[in-house]
Amino acid sequence: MTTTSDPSAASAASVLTATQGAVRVITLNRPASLNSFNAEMHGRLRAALDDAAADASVRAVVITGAGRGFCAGQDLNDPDLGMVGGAPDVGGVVEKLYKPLALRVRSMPVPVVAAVNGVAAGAGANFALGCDIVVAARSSSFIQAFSKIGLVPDCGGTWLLPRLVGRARAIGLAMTGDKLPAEEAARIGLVWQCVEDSTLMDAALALATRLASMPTRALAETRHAIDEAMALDYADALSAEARRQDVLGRAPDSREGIAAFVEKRTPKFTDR
Ligand code: T3D
Repeated sequence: MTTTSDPSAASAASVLTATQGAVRVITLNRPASLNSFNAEMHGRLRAALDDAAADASVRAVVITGAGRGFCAGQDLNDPDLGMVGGAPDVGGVVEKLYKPLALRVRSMPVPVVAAVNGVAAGAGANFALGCDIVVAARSSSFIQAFSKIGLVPDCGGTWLLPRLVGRARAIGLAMTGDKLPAEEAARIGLVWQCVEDSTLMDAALALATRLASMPTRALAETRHAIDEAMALDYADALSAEARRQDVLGRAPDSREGIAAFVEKRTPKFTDR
């Protein structure tokens, strides 16, 4: 794997990047505080995602955490964050930092896999759940920690949770703030897969490598189509599908996929 963390910035270590083939691996790297978010890490992470989005050679992204945690949400020790003129401005922080982060992940032109290596709490949990596919190590867990500090789920939690696991479980998880072990998270459909700790990165990289060989543009459109359909009735969703197929059906990847099937060969997809 080629490590490409930004050498120009002395503080770049809070986010590490590496490349393996067509997969960009982004590692949150503040392990002493379980990779909790401060403003600096937000900036580095956004830059790493922007860079992966702009790099045509990147066809899938894996996001993971250094050390024993994935991400513990907001850095509650950061004296600067959330304070404006000496008063708390949590809404401002969410608007300025977490909303753009969540939207950035959702607008990536390539599939994004979260490899959850340890506890994912607060915005750290919802940041993971906002990725396209979540692979969780057996020892990891998900905690909607917000209720314990008098807040509501953010970083997309109120939208994601009921859609992933239904209202009853969404409210139960959000109100109690109880720790949900990875195995149970996979069982109830909160995440895609729970794997043994020792195989997490191999499993996430194998999945991302497989996705990277697929029709990238169609995969990103699949995400958009499913998200869009959440707000549509059946007939409108069918129409939206037709509109997307109209565009994708004329694109080179679809032609290549059909030609490869007919010619009984492996397709080579290039759209992004
Ligand atoms: O401005 C705004 O607030 C807006 C944004 C809000 C979004 C949010 O994410 S709000 C939710 C914030 N997160 C939390 O409330 C989670 C707080 N952390 C915990 O509840 C626990 O640490 C965990 C359940 C995640 C893990 O517990 P455990 O026992 O495995 O580890 P630990 O001993 O509590 O933590 C290890 C270290 O990480 C410890 O530092 P130390 O004592 O070794 O020096 C701990 O203080 C630090 N740490 C963990 N979480 C955070 C943190 N430091 C800063 N901020 C954290 N969120």
